[in-house]
Amino acid sequence: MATPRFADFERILFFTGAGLSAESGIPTYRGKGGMWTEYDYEDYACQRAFDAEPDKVWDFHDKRRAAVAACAPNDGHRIIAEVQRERAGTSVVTQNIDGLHQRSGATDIVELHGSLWRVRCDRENIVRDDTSVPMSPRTCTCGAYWRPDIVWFEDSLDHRVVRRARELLEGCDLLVSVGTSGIVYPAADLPRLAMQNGATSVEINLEDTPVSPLYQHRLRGKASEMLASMR
Ligand code: BV8
Repeated sequence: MATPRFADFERILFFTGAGLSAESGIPTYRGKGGMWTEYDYEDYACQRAFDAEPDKVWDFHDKRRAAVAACAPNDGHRIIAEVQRERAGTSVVTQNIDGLHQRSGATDIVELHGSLWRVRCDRENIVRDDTSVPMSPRTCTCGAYWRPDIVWFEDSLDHRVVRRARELLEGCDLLVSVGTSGIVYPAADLPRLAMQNGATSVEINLEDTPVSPLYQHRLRGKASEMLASMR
């Protein structure tokens, strides 16, 4: 089947994962060089670790902040932002926390798993943007540690964010999944909503994933190149 073209659709939904940011030099989570192959998230990126050793968790996240701050959006991010400018009904639901969609000019991004660039005080129930590298000060005026506003494993996702994502997936006529392994839930379940509503579906990845059989089109190659082939 011919590769779908953005111009033939009215409500495009980009569902993105770490593979989109790989060409910017940000490590993915799984596979060769993946973050979870080098770090055990139980030690550095979960509520239990944060409660036990907040400074150790912040040291890890400061390293990630420095690494991501040194990277830039790539052509894949730029194409998505360009499509969003050209086709008003385009939206972005991302699992990424790196903020590269925002830095490429995309807007109204639904961040399913939070952001490396937001922190929250769970004692005072406040959330704020913070781009300091390293993140400082680590404690809120109330004395509690600021917590990265990231959805870690075993954290529940924000139900308002999930509701917004579901609406967008249910309403799109083209779903383009870009660079996700499709194994983390509940995010990995969301693309099915688009297919159930008759959207044309495209999976962009270097390789097959457990959810590949759901997609009508499977473009195998680098995210930026496969996205360019849909223009
Ligand atoms: C939840 C945070 C309810 C950010 C992440 C037991 C106990 C508790 C929960 C569970 C359990 N068993 C299962 C679960 C559910 C669990 C889960 O799904 N686990 C999986 C591993 C089985 N989910 C959760 O815990 C979620 N919460 O369920 O709450 C609950 C509560 C309590 C108890 C039970 C249930 C929370 C999930 C969010 C976790 N947060 N990270 C951070 O710290 O960095 S996970 C991490 O994986 C990222 O967030 C990311 O979003 C997510 C998915 O990763 P991908 O983006 O797909 O990246 P990945 O590296 O995997 O793949 C990259 C892909 O790109 C590859 O396919 C590769 O081929 C491709 N690629 C590479 N380069 C390119 C490319 N493609 C194109 N071009 C390239 N150049």
